[in-house]
Amino acid sequence: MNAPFSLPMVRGACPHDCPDTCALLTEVQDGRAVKVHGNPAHPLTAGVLCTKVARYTERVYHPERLQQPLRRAGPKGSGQFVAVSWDEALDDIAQRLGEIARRDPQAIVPYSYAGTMGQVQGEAMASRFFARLGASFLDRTICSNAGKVGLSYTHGAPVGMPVETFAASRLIWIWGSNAIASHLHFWRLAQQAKRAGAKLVCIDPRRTETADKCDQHVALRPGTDAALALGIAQQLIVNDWLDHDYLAAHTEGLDALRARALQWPPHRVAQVCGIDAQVVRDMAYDYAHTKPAGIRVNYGMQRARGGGNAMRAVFALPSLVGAWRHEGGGALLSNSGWFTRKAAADLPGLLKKSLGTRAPRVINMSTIADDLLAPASPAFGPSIQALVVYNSNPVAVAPDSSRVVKGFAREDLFTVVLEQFQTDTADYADYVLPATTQLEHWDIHASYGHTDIVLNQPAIAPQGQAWPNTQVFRALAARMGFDEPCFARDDQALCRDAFDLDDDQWAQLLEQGFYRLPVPAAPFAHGGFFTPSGKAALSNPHMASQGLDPTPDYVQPAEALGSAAYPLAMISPPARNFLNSTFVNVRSLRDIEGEPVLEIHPRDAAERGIEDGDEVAVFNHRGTYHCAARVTTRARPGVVHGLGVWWRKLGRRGTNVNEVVGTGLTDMGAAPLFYDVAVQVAKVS
Ligand SMILES: Nc1nc2c(c(=O)[nH]1)N[C@H]1C(S)=C(S)[C@@H](COP(=O)(O)OP(=O)(O)OC[C@H]3O[C@@H](n4cnc5c(=O)[nH]c(N)nc54)[C@H](O)[C@@H]3O)O[C@H]1N2
Ligand SMILES: Nc1nc2c(c(=O)[nH]1)N[C@H]1C(S)=C(S)[C@@H](COP(=O)(O)OP(=O)(O)OC[C@H]3O[C@@H](n4cnc5c(=O)[nH]c(N)nc54)[C@H](O)[C@@H]3O)O[C@H]1N2
Ligand code: SF4
Ligand SMILES: [Mo]
Repeated sequence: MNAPFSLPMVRGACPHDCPDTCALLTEVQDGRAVKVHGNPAHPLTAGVLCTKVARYTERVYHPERLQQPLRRAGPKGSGQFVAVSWDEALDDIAQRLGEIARRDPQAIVPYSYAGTMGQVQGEAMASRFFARLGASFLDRTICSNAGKVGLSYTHGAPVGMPVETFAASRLIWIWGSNAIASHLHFWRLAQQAKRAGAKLVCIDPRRTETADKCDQHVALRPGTDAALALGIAQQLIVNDWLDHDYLAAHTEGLDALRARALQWPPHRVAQVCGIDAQVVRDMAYDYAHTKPAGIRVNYGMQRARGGGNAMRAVFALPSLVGAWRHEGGGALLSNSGWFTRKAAADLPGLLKKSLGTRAPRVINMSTIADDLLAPASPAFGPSIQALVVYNSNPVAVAPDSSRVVKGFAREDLFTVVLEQFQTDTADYADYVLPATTQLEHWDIHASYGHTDIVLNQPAIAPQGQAWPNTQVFRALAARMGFDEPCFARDDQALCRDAFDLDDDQWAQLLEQGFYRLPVPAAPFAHGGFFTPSGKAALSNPHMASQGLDPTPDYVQPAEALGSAAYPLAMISPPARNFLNSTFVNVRSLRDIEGEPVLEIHPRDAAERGIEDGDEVAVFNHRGTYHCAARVTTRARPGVVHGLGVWWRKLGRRGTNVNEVVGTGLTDMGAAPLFYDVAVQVAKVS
């Protein structure tokens, strides 16, 4: 059916935390996955995968795949383990968790994120297990929460223009996004638009590979996007380049936004953002005079203190000029709000059994460094006594890693890690449980980039003794005597449960691999935002009751303006050949990245006597990160870039970038400040 391949193909979905959620075809021969391809029939994937996932079989058959359950046999962090049977491991884990739960189940904390974005191997069975147990609830804020919450105050949900429609845009602003590295399939659409005459502009402090290929690059200071967006709004207002009809019919809060924007004339924007005032005027002119204009916002701008406000300021722009009227006009951060996930209806009942009328304690995953070290107190509740980690590598990815390590190293903490590999986090486990990869289990995926549901069927048998996450939580539930019927649902049933799918849609998923939601090409041409009024809330009065400014404003970065001791702003965006800390252990991909590097502008390097290739120490009051200097004009003066989330143990001197990142949080969504950090850099002799 999918012509060019001769071997049997199994339809799947890329599990990774990437907006593209590609549809996969895995070629299988004699029970072995030979190669993973992009499904040519899926419009956004178009038969193409990124370098990382095109090499997925290297990951699946990696000689270091965890093959059997392991029990710790040395000090925490030493990486000394002995193999045990699944029964031994599960019996002991169930007993230890049971003991803690009898004292207070809230001392148990699940820790998971998007190692897989699958609905099933993500939270389907895990959330039920932890609810029935009465464990603390994990607030999963680490990536997108500032932007998602900010956008939801304006649109009522994380929804924007369908990604395919960027092909019709005649002006595209790629804002806080390195599309070529981190969501390649959008870049293909941008190229299509460019060939039809579109102008591409990249707004990013770093001259990325995407910036190189755009017509214009606006290299603003990190954390100042709200000032730029308000400055553009100011120009639209003073020149009367507004779509008054659209504003009257489909927005609310214009007066408050106007008053705010008028405080941002170009010279003030220029001073805050570190760009030319004329750039602001020209951007506004282009934006008002090119139709359709699409803004592809991504997550880069919302990792600074004012991230939520910045997102709201940017999302005011398409409403001001009525860009939503046209296919290819508007803005896109996330389209996850179009999917109607079926809430697990049994969760409230399970919680009631475990906690009665109490609500579970909430732990923010972004402050795990603080929380693991926090003593019991009336405000905090019990100290954390057990962690169950799956789909995440917190020792590498969470802020303030030296304190994360200190927490994980607590001898009185009981830690279970479900993993495919012996990560930095697995090194601190009491039990490591081997997990299947996407080629070995069922799953079903929504996307935050496109609006298709993608089904993942297993292509091969589990490697070694690896188990899907669901099977682990089912087995633990059984040992703990949880006999509710939901714990008996198998993975295919859980796939069907995840969305409201009728029989025809399910049949289509099985047959074709994906199912397209009926989202119109210009979804907000006639309003219909997801707010109660259906209008875009340029200013949102309900925010006041939550102690928030209803109208978007520039919120100063926490650290990125620099200080006397730590004068350089540091951002740490993804490396092209890794996905967060995933793939760092795949040799061929690590070889392309080489080693952990710090990009630094020639002027900043010269002031410090640093030459290209020198080992440098990047430090602040939290810690020191060692890596190689790459002296380059990809960095603007005053800003340095630590690329990629390396495994600590594969970096220099066992450190990575998160050594210097703090546990402060954003204005909205309680998310981390990964790109709002001040450091000093010195040559190591
Ligand atoms: N190859 C690869 N792809 C990935 C990932 C990966 O690690 N590697 N990670 C995946 C995940 S989890 C996510 S969340 C997405 C992330 O991908 P994106 O959403 O694109 O976000 P980031 O890569 O965090 O940042 C994007 C760009 O924002 C820039 N930036 C930093 N600070 C600012 C700022 O204050 N303002 C502006 N305007 N720009 C700023 C950075 O230099 C970077 O080039 O990508 C996914 N795709
Ligand atoms: N300094 C800095 N830090 C960052 C970022 C940054 O830009 N700069 N980015 C942040 C962002 S955007 C994000 S999203 C987070 C990501 O943080 P995480 O969600 O922790 O992502 P990964 O580092 O990819 O680790 C995922 C782990 O899940 C495992 N895994 C994959 N599939 C499965 C499965 O089916 N079962 C089990 N049991 N395990 C599985 C993988 O082997 C991998 O080790 O990192 C954040 N950290
Ligand atoms: S990581 Fe992104 S681009 Fe690469 S295969 Fe997965 S969804 Fe596609
Ligand atoms: Mo992310």
